[in-house]
This record gives sequence, C-alpha cells and structure tokens, in this order.
Amino acid sequence: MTVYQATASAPVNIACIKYWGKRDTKLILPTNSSLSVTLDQDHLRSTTTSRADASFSKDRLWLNGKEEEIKEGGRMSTCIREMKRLRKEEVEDKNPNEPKLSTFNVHICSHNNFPTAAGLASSASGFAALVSSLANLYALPVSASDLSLIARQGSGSACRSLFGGFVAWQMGSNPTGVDSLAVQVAEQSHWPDIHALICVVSDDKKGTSSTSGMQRTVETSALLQHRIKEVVPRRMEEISKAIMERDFDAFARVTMADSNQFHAVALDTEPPIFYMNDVSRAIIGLIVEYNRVGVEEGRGYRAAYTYDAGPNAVIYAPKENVKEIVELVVSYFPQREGSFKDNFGLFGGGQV
Ligand code: 2P0
Repeated sequence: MTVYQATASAPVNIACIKYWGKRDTKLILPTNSSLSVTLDQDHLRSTTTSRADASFSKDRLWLNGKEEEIKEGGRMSTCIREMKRLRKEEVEDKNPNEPKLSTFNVHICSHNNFPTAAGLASSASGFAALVSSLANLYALPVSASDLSLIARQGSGSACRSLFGGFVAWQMGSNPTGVDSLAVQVAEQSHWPDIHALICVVSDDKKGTSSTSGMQRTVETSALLQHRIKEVVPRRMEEISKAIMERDFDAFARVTMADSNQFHAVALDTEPPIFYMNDVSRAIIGLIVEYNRVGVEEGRGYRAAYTYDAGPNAVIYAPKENVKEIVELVVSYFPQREGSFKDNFGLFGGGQV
C-alpha cells in the first residue's frame, strides 16, 4: 500500500516595512506592500507533516500535539481547499494516471520549535509550512510565488515565509488577488552579514490581535491613508535599494522609521492600540543612543530596532556589532534567571 505523506518546514519572518491593513478581508489583500527578512535559524520554525488517505473521513489538524477544529469557510479550510484544487488542475487533470489525491481527506500535524514564551507570532511560519507540506505531498509543479498566493489566504504575513532572505509581498491591484504575492528581493547569501537579535520583553498574550487591530485602523485612522499612499511606496524602493547595495545605514533608517509609523497608526486608531510598553521604548532609546555615537564616530547607524504587534524588540545589526549590542542590552535590562515573564529576556541572536 502506498503511503502519501510529506513534511516541510518554514521559518518566522520579521517585517522591515510593515503590513497593516486589508482592502479585502476574505482574500487577505493588503492596503500596502511590505518587506521582511526571513530568519534562518533552526529554532524558529514550524514543521508540518501532511498525509492523504482514502480511508480518512474528514480533514483534521493537530497543532503542537493538540487537535484543532478546521472551521468550515475559515482560513485553514480555504488553504486546504485551494491546495486540493491545484493538485487537481496541475497534476491530475494533466495526467490521468496520477492518483486522485485531491479527492482524499488529509491529516495535518504541525509543530513550532520555538517556545510560546518567546511571544513570536506563529501564523506566518505555520501557514507557510502547511502550504509547503501539501505542495510536497501533491508534487505540485508550481513556484514559491504561486504557493504564496495560497499561504496569504491563511495569514497575510505567511506569504513572505515561503522564501528565505529578503522578501517583498507585492500588494497587487487585481480584485481577485492573483497579483498579491511574495517575491524574493535577495537571497540571504547576498547580505549574510545582517543578524537579528530577538529581545523578549514580555510573553503576555497581546490585547488586540493583528487581524482585528488592523481592520480598526483601516476604518478609523486618517494617518493610515497617508501611510499607504505617500509613505510605503517610497520606502519599498528605498529599502530594496539599501538591500541591493548592502547599505546598512539606509536599511536601518527605513526599518526604524517604518516601525515607528506602524505604531503611530496603531495609536491613531479609535480606540487607540498600544503594542509597545515602557521596556520597548527604553530599548528604542538605547539603540538611538548607540546609533548617535556611531554617527559621531563616522560609522553611521549600527543597529535597527523593529516592533510588531507586541512589545518584543527585534534588533537587526551587522555581525561585528552583535556582541556589543547584547552586552549593552543585558547591562541595562538584566534578566532574571529562568523566567521570561515580565522580564527582559534575550531569546536569540543569530544569522538571519
Ligand atoms: C508584518 N504584522 O508585516 C506586520 C507587522 C504585525 C505587525 O503581519 O490577519 O498575522 O493573519 O493577515 O499576518 C501580522 O498580521 O494578520 C503582521 P492576518 P497577520 O509582519
């Protein structure tokens, strides 16, 4: 008996130009393009195994060992349905000898190898790994950008985790979403010198989810309109150029400005959304001072902070500065042994 099973894994990505806002909530089409760096660390990944079998009575999903319901019409069921459609159209319809896996139900088992204590969003790596494992199972002859169209419908940021290195999610303009996909701007090997340091400020569950928070921003923030029309298109060009030229000073300036503006549009939402806390803001102060000294010494910016929908900091820096930054951060924010909660903990420093 043939066993139809495949495994794939996908890493976390951290945006430098932030995705915040949908123009279509069902298809997950964004109000602006975004750009991220995919972390190339073994300990920040989701790994997913999918199995198709004629005897399975329904599609089922286990996350970190616990079975989760696959809601009819929900994001998970959309992704599974779209992957089955691709299997039928790209494989079975073209070659009638291929087994009709698209008619079988699937069992999907997914694990994150990073602790929930890290407070990192797992939907990006999770949906990217899901789509990749189904693509392997179904032996789909399609590109990573094609798969990103489906991962996007699981969670917007997931489309960017299908590539390594520096990745853009092009917002597109077609109402069907066919051109809202991820493309690789540069391989990680193009600029291996950049490292990411993840500083766990708090592992408290965030008060406002990204999905509902960004919709409120779309509905109520006037600043968001300025951001999506005037600011992000220019920044997408600036950061792509900085990456191509390996210009860390320019990369850092755009990254920090965009993190600041993302949190400004969150504050401009009614009612306002606060993701950073006092420790987050103190880390910003530390990096600003570190960069001020760098500029004074003629070395330019040497580190860039960025914050997502929570208080934890990610600091991008060239490898030569990482040790110094870790020492600085640890000296100002001592960690309490064995505890992440309500403390400042360094989760990881490593190559992106
Ligand atoms: C980003 N974030 O670009 C931005 C920055 C959070 C802040 O993508 O509703 O979990 O599933 O599409 O992808 C978080 O949004 O939201 C996010 P959905 P998602 O990384």
